[in-house]
Amino acid sequence: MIADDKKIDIPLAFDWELDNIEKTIWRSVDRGGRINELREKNAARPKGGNVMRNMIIFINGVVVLTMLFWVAPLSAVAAGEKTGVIVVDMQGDFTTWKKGTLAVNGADQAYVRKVEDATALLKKKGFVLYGTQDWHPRNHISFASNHPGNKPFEAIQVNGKTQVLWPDHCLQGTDGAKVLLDNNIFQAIVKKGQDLRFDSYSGFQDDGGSKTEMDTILKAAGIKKLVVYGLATDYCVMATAIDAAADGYKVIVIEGLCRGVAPDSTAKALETMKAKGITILKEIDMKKINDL
Ligand code: VGL
Ligand code: ZN
Repeated sequence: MIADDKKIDIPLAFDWELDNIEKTIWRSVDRGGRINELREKNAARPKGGNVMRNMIIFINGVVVLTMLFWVAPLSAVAAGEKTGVIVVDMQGDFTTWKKGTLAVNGADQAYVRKVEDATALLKKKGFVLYGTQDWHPRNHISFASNHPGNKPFEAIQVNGKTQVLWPDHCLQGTDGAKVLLDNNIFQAIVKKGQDLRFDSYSGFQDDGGSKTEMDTILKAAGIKKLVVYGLATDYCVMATAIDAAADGYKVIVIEGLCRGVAPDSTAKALETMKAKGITILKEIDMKKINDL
């Protein structure tokens, strides 16, 4: 730490080279025009959050200073772990704002704006955005209107499976099926629920076991971690998050960016997700997301 005065040269210029994330060499040019090396040693590969680094400064081959300092990676991409975001079913029919046919409590204009702002922030942080879109044909199995004698929100047995019946919603090509956020921000919007025989709460697969293109797209993009939120907590958010975890992604659900169909099933959904190793955060917390 204490060095011979003569050996401490105040750098006039820094010329730095980022060889790779593990080894950084700064070269300083001192008043005498000599090139000194400031070598950073033992730098740990950043895993997301801030990392401790040990910098050892050599001048003319002599160690003059060692110090520990914290650095934050430039972004999630620099941290070597690509993070994706799945905005689930942010569609008019699920919002009270657009007077949707299957409006979820609390999915008002302020909620959609909050989702919009959060999504823009995550994009700015370098996260890659994906959306899901419920996209049903008129004769879809989940529509109560296709089951004479039954009413919306009733659960019936169809081919040995429980099927909750819903009001007609997210009919292909209708305004209510539109994704409310600017569609251009998304790397891809994955449609689901197109097979009239099966419901598909999950963005990864339908109840018949047919996969959507979601996993292939995410794997191709090198995504390892997913932040998931949207509508509805107790159905499509839960199913999407659970399938993501089963496919090996680290999954974070942002509770404050979700709204649920019913309070009891929403509380249960949060517990079920937690039990499957999914991290539930009340709101976006960049440090917690990066550190996972
Ligand atoms: C959803 C019910 C029916 C959802 C979709 O997005 O959570 N819920 N279809
Ligand atoms: Zn649906």
